[in-house]
This record gives sequence, structure tokens and C-alpha cells, in this order.
Amino acid sequence: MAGKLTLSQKKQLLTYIQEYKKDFRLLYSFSKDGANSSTFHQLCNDRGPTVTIVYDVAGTIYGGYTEKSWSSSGQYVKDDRAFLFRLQQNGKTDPSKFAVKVPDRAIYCNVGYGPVFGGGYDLCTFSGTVTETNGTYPTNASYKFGYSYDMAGISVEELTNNIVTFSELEVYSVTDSVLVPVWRDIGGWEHQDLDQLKHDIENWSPPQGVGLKSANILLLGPFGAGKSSFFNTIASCFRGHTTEQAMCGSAELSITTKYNMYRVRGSAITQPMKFKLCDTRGLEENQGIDAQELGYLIDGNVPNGYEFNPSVQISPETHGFVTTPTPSNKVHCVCFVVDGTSAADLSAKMVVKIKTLQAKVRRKGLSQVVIVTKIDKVCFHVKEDASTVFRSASVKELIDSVATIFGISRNHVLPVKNYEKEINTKDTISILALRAMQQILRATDDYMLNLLDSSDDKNNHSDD
Ligand SMILES: Nc1nc2c(ncn2[C@@H]2O[C@H](COP(=O)(O)OP(=O)(O)OP(=O)(O)O)[C@@H](O)[C@H]2O)c(=O)[nH]1
Ligand SMILES: [Mg+2]
Repeated sequence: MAGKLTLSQKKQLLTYIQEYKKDFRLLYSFSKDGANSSTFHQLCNDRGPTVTIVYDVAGTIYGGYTEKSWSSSGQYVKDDRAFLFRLQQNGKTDPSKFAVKVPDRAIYCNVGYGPVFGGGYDLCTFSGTVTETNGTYPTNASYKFGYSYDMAGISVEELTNNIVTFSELEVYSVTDSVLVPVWRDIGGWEHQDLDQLKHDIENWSPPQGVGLKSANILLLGPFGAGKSSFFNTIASCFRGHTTEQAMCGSAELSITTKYNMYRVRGSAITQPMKFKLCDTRGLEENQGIDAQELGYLIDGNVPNGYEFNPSVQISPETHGFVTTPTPSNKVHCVCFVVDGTSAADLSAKMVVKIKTLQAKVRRKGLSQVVIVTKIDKVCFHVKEDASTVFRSASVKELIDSVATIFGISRNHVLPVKNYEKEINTKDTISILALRAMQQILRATDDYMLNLLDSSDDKNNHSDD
């Protein structure tokens, strides 16, 4: 089970722990196991370094880290590396680390108590059993900040607002990051596998009989997610060095402002492949492409090169609006692109926006896939070697969460590491990207075969 702690919060904690090759595993939580001190000890004793996180009902997130194991000894345990921390204050990210100043009293281990930090006790999260009330936990937490931990002048009132009702409490073990058995087998990682993939993609064409020479694949997703970089990455795989045909970067607002239907060129540069990657302006919570505009994009009404204007909707009055699009103007597959470092904790508004767009895609009968980018930032193993991606527990957890958020099957959620700072291509990075491209083309085939079936049905019907 994944727990509530987000990837960026885990990263913050790892900077405090001064380690980065670590994984977090949820050992205990109120909602999963019940708010009971002996259950906490059953599940967390003798498990080595742990982090305890309190989520209070005002949106403040804080807790403590200890490198020493919990036990039921009734004793204080010495820990020079223990610390208390705050991650969020009243719903706003506000990280602080509070170092231990009396290491001899870093944690207190007693079966009648949940996690207790400091000799005051500086932070006593709960004792005995707390009864859940309407999804919250009115605990008997107590605080004496400053006893054994240096709180940098922050008072109990300031940090906790004197609130002891929690929405959740979690304890994670913090262990050396190890690779797990392969959880998705996508084939080999050798140079010949790359050549085979390139060959297959270069030779892909829409199924015979659908009457299309080429497919349009729409890239859609929040700004900065890596849509333009994905096109550049696919183009780079074939060019053998990295290219930046599509402008990309980071800014307050979307870098891409135009609708660009990019062709990808294979080894014969004059001969573009039989699909286009259609790059769009990034989605924003309150503006940008909405369901109606997406409908126009899918139906092929929007001309290549159209300049997106967030304050003016696309409509039949739009300059260049294609009033009678042909099947070759239409979109044949929608590919959502999300940033792996934030995909599991997209804002509620963004999730609603994406769900609305997905509903439109579904109504149009199109296949959809999700590309999860920046996985090099999700797992250090992958950063060092992209071929470890399907043995990374963090990437697996991420893919599972994205599949749940998007409500699509996991094999349509494709992790990618885009080229961004590299000058030369690398076989493993290219193989991962081209495997994703291959899945996108397979999803495009699915849609086109459905088209073929329904036109066959119509023809058979008219023959009757
Ligand atoms: N580390 C890393 N950085 C990436 C990856 N993909 C994209 N980036 C970086 O993320 C930033 C945004 O990438 P873009 O490709 O411009 O994102 P976009 O979705 O096209 O953004 P807009 O056009 O602004 O909507 C750039 O600085 C990229 O270099 C990746 O897989 N790993
Ligand atoms: Mg872009």
C-alpha cells in the first residue's frame, strides 16, 4: 500500500536524512491498521530507521525521524541522527528540520504509546487506543517542544494550532533502495533490440483498409510535463543524436504556444514515418484546452500551426478553422503526458480537468495512453541506468497510482525518460522511449481496427 506521503515530500525528507538511495515502505497507518499503540509496536518494532508522519485536520504535516528501531522496552533510546520536521503548515508546503539536542532521549519506546520523540515528551503522537470519528482521529497527543529537539523558536501553538485531531498518522521504514524482480517484461535492452524497434516503427503504417496513409497522435498534458521533449526524444532516437526540433524548457506558463503536428523522420530523412506527434499547449487548471476545444482538435478542425490563445476559445470563427476535415486531419490516438515527479499528487482541479478530457476522448471512441516522464527523477537506479526501470519499486508504485488516477489499465501507462541534457543518444533511454512509441502505435491500431470493423458492419448491413 502506497500511503499519503508524496514523492516531493519523500525527497524533502531524504535531503534531511542526507541520503538519497533510500526507499520508503509503509509499515503502519491509522487508516489501514487502526489507532492502537500495541498494533503500532507489533508492526514497527525492530524495523530499523523509520519516519513517523502526522497529518492533522488543519493540513499541517509534521513528525519525526529516527535511525534506531522502535521496541516495547519502556526505555529511551539514544540517536544522534534523529530529528523532528515539518513538511506543510495549514495546507502550504513549509519544510523545516529540527535537530535533536539531547540524543540520549531521542525516542521513547513503550507499548502503551505510539511514536514518542524526546524526553519532554517533545512529540508524543498518541497513547493507548484512539477511536476514529467520521474519518478523523481525536488523539491525546501531547507536546513539549524544545526539551530534546531544537525547534528554532517555533512554539507548539504555531506548529500545531493546538490541534490534536489527525486525519492520518503513518510510519514508514526507510531502507536502502534495492531493485525488485522484473514487474513488466518489455524485451531486451541490447543494441540489436533498438535496431529492431526502429525498424518496426519505421515500417508501421495504418492497417490496410482504413483508407489512411498516416496517423495523428495527440500529446496532451499539464505544462512542463515533457510533451515537446517526448517528440524530441522520439526524433532523437532515429537521428542518433539529441535534437530539439520542438522548443522545450521550464517557465511559469506553457513554453509551447502553437499546435504543431510534427513528423518523425527515420533513417531516410526525406521519408517521414506514417504518424505525426501533435504537440499542444500545456493544460492549466482554470484555462487552456477544455473538452470542447479537445473535440475540435480530435475532429481535425484545428489547423497545424494554430496559435493557442488561452483567453479565446477555438470556434468555427477561429482563423483557419477546418470546417470539413477529412479522416486524415483527425486525431487517432490521445496520449496524455504527465510529469512522474508530480503525477501521483496532481491537484484535485487538474484531476477533474483531465477526467473531463478523458470522458471526451472516450466518447469519440479513441484509445488513450499515458506517458509518465522524468522517471530519472523518481528513482536514482533509473537515473544511472534506464534499463532498471521495470525493476524499480518506486517506478512501479508510481505507475500503479497513475493507472488508478486515470482509470486505465497499467499496460497503457508508459514510463519514459526523455532526452533533456544529453548530447548523444543512449541505447537504453532510446529503447524505453521507442517501446512507449510502439505501445502508442498499437493503441492507434486498436482504434483503427474498430473503425474498420464498424465500416465492415455498415457495409454488411447495407448488403442485407
Ligand atoms: N530530468 C528530466 N527532465 C525532463 C524530462 N522530460 C522533460 N524534461 C524537462 O522538463 C522541462 C519541460 O519539458 P517540455 O518538453 O518543455 O514540457 P511540455 O509538456 O512541452 O511543456 P509546455 O510546452 O510548457 O506545456 C524541460 O526543461 C525538459 O528538459 C525527463 O524525462 N527527465
Ligand atoms: Mg511543449
